[in-house]
Amino acid sequence: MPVLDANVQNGDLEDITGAFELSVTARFDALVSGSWQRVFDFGDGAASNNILLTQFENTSDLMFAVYQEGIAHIVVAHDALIEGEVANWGVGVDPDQIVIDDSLETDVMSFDEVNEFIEAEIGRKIGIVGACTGFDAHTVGIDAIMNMKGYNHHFGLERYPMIDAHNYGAQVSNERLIELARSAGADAILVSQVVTQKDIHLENLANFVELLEAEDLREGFIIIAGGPRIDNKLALEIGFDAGFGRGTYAEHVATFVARRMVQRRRRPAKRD
Ligand code: B12
Repeated sequence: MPVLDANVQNGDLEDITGAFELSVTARFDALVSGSWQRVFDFGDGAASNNILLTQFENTSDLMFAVYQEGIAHIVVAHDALIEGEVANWGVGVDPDQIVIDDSLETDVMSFDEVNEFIEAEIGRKIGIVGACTGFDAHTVGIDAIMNMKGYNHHFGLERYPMIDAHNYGAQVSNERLIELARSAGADAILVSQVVTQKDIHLENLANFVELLEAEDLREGFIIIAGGPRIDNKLALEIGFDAGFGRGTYAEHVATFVARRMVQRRRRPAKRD
C-alpha cells in the first residue's frame, strides 16, 4: 500500500486480501472528550469488510479490528494512547494471527537527533552489542536493527557516528553474548528471538536475565529484547528494560537507549 496522507481524500485503495502490515504515526489530543476516534478505517461498508485502528470508546485503549464478511477479529492494546504524544504503531495480520504492536517509544528521535542528543547529553559514544541467541538462526531481524545498511531506508546502528555497535550474528549462547558485551565495554545489549516453538524464546530470554543477575551484572547494562513475537510488556515481565516487535527501526532502539542512559545517570543515589 502507498504512503497515505490523512489530510486528503485517498480515494479507492487496492483490496487487502491476505497478510499485511501497516504502520502509522498519530497523536491523540483529547481522549475523554472523543469516542471511537479513528486512526484509520478502511472498508466497503459498516462492519462488513473493514480494517480499522481506533480509540476504544473514550478510553486510552487502542483497538485494532478486522471485519471479514461480518465476522470481527479484534485485539485491544490497553493504555497505548498517551494524550498529546506522537506515537508510531504497527498493526497487521500474519498468515496465522492478528497482531497489534503498541510501540513503546513516543517521539522517536531521527538519526541526526539521536547523534546530537548523545553528544550533548552523554558526551561520548555509547556501546551497543547484539545477537540472536540460543539455537535461533534468524539473523535478518537483528541485522535490520544493527547493520550499517539498516532496513526499509532506515540506517542501522552501525551507521550512527555516536554509537559503537557490534552485531555478533545468530546462534550465540547467552553466556557468550554477556562475555562479548563485557569485553566490548557495552552500555546496552540487544537480544533477538524469532523462533517461538514451545516457548523457547521465553526460556532463552529468562535465562539471559538470570545469568546477568547471577553475575551481579544486571544493573550494568540496558537490556533489550526484540523479535516478531516480542512486545514491550512481555519483555518487561521477563526482566528486560524494553522489548520491540515488528516494525522496529534502529532509531527506536537508539532513542530508547540514549534516553534511558540519561535517566539512569539522573537517578538519585540509593540511600540505606
Ligand atoms: C528467512 C526465514 C528463515 C531463514 C533465516 C535466515 C536468516 N539468515 O535469518 C532460515 C531458512 C534459516 C529459517 C529457518 C527456520 N525457520 Co524461519 N523464517 C524465515 C522467514 C521467512 C522470514 C524471517 C525474516 O527474515 N523476517 C524479516 C525480519 C526483518 O523481521 P523480524 O525478524 O520480525 O525483525 C524485525 C522485528 O521483529 C524486530 N526485531 C527482530 N529482532 C530484534 C532484536 C532487537 C533487539 C530489536 C530491538 C528488534 C528486533 O526488528 C526487525 C525489523 O523491524 C519467517 C516467516 C516470515 N515471513 O516472517 C520464517 C519463520 C520465522 N521461521 C520459522 C521456523 C519455524 C523456522 C525453522 C524452525 C524451520 C525448520 N523447521 O527448520 C528454522 C529454524 C532454524 C533455527 N535454528 O533458528 C517460523 C517461526 C514460527 C514460530 N513462531 O516459531 C516462521 C515465522 C515461519 C512460519 N510461519 O512458520 N527461517
